[in-house]
Amino acid sequence: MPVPLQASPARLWTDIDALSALREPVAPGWTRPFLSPSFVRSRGWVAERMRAAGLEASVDAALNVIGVWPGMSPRRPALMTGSHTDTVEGGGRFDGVAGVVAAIEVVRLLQEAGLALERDLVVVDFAGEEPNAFGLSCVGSRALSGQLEERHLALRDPEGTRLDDALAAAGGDPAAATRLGWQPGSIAAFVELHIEQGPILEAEGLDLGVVDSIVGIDRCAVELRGRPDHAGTTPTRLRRDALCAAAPLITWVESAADAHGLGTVGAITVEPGSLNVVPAAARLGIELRSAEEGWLDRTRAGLEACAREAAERRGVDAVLSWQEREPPVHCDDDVREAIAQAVRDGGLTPRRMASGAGHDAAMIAAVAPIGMLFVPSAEGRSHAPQEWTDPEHLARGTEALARTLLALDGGSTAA
Ligand code: HGY
Ligand code: MN
Ligand code: MN
Repeated sequence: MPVPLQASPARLWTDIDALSALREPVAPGWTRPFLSPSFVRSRGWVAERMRAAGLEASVDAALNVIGVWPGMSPRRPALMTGSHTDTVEGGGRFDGVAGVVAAIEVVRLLQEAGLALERDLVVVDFAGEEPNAFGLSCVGSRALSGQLEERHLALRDPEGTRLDDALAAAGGDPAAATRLGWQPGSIAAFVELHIEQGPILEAEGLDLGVVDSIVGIDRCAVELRGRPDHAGTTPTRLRRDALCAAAPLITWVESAADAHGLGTVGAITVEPGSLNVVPAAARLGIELRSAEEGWLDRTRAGLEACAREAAERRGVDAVLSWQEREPPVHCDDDVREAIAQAVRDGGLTPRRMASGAGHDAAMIAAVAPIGMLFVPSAEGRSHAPQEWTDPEHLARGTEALARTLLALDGGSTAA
């Protein structure tokens, strides 16, 4: 008979609400981007909540907040859980945050149930999960999985600042961050609770999702360079209009969506951006997402062909710069089944599903078996101030996360 575990919706909401106060003052929604002042302040806040719950907490060289709840047999491979608390611009209060506050609540409710784990439980708030101005996502989980390299630290933002200099300025230690990698075998399993960021659970009236796979992501910066001209005296046939060259790429990306993948043009800038000057340059930020690398390869080739054709037609130059692919990742079968059983033990139905969002778990998969647990998102909204997850739903997810960790611990020990 499973141990009755009771998470507190009130405690979960109190943590989420308090953390949401740490945001950039002039930005929309709840904006706490990687390396921003509010992000740097959040390191101390998360570490303090971990310590208050009984974890030994510290901030590492990559600005991950790492809490450890010591197990009875600390020499065994540890269990790891957690997520991120950095946000997109104009984001919500739950993306990533739900998984961090739930992980801390797991430690509280296990202690309240008089239980201890055999294995150390490592709770992580990963730094910089969201894509940033340096063109690199999952900075903290990349570091903890031994995948943060010098070439990443040399990446520059649009102002020319290097990532290592920005990380150091925020209190990190970039050189040490490249040496944070956990050894394969040192983590028995990593389980991340996250909001679904989509409409399925709510539409089907279900409480918890169990993730099969995490989407692969290609990101591309397209620069189209034409020629500035007078907007009143230059006939269309003589123009080399960079923005008009960009237009077919935008609609092409939209039309590439099918049952296997989809793309988004999420950013556009125009130079010089004056109404009476024919655009000399246009820059697009594009993402392609699919669970299938073949779809990404084909769509990437299609976009490059479209850009070549559009550039030739308008006499402009086109340069496409692709970021490092985040490959699609499958969750570990045993971890996924442990999550599904934990959901059933809570009297709920585990809804198996793919993740169209990227996650730190995809990075940690390089050094540990991973699994993910989803809680519902109201109206499927995320990456928007309207993002909402009912604390009751989050409490059920937290209890399932606790039961999953107990099962993966290989038998819990009464404290
Ligand atoms: O972009 C994503 O899918 C995630 O929210 N970072
Ligand atoms: Mn996100
Ligand atoms: Mn997220």
